[in-house]
Amino acid sequence: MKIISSEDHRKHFPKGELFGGEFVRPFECPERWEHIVNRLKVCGFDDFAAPDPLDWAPVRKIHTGPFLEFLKNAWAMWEAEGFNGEAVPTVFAARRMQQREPNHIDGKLGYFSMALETAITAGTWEAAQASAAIAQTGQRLISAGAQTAFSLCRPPGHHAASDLYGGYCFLNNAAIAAQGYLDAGAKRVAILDPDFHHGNGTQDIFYARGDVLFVSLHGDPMDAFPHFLGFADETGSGPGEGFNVNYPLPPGTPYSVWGDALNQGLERIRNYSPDVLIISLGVDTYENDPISFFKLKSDDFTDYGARIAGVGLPTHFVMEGGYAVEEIGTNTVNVLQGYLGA
Ligand code: Q9C
Ligand code: ZN
Repeated sequence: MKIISSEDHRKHFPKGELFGGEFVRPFECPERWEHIVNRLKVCGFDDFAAPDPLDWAPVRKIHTGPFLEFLKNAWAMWEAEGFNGEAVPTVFAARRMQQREPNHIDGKLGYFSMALETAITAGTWEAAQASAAIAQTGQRLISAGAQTAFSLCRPPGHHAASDLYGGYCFLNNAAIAAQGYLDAGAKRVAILDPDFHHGNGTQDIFYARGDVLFVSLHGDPMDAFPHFLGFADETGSGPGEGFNVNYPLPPGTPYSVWGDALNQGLERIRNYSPDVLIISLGVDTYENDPISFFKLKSDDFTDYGARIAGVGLPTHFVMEGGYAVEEIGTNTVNVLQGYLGA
């Protein structure tokens, strides 16, 4: 299995994340990447590749022009104001307010964000572009005939919508890969999102489309981030009706229950008969994840990797979340080994 990866992720590492009313060291940190790479090497994965340069054509089909322009300019605009900290929004286009992009950076940050824990820093835009390129390079390999690939993306992507960042995400790496498959000739793409959090960005991007099936297992938004999307009655709209599937699950959910939902989701994917399956691989379902509430054990990741392989599709793993840093390598690589039957 090819592993696509780059050191450029290090360019994005904010000093602070607003959590429980304090600025804490961000849960989404560079050591996550290091632990995964180390574990891959220990387990004999040695086929590493650097990403190709980013192809903007699929990116522009997923994200709006003003949003991409904003991400490109945000840090310079923030610095130009003379602000000393990292760029975080403080005001939002909430109910009954105008949905218009303001001129001032304070307004732009609120207009383009869905959460404010995610700071923008000097290197954020470069790291986000490298992460998208990593997803795209995996896509090209599979479009060219490979059965599988692992895109070791950082920062993650599934909370990013066409014109929204947040939840540690800027560009939606899995969505950009999905668009790449379609542009390369695929007729149908399925995305399975087993990250603990609902993939609100991915859902929103493909909600009215029938060429991408989105299936997500996640903490019930009544109790878990992102709180405002991911309910079971969100099934798609227009030509996308029936092609969005959510399995919100309650606090304390064990693998026995989670695995039943996974089986149902995999059955939906089989029936859809896609050309390729993308896995938005977050391992924050782990029992000791510091910000999540499912109870998966490390061996469960191996088991569900094997279940994914059972669907028999070309499968593209795209890294998302997972914040139990010491165990993130084991849990991530367990999914890949389970998939490969190791
Ligand atoms: N009290 C991903 O896993 N903060 N993003 C949650 C919980 C945001 C997670 C706060 C979590 C974002 C890619
Ligand atoms: Zn997550």
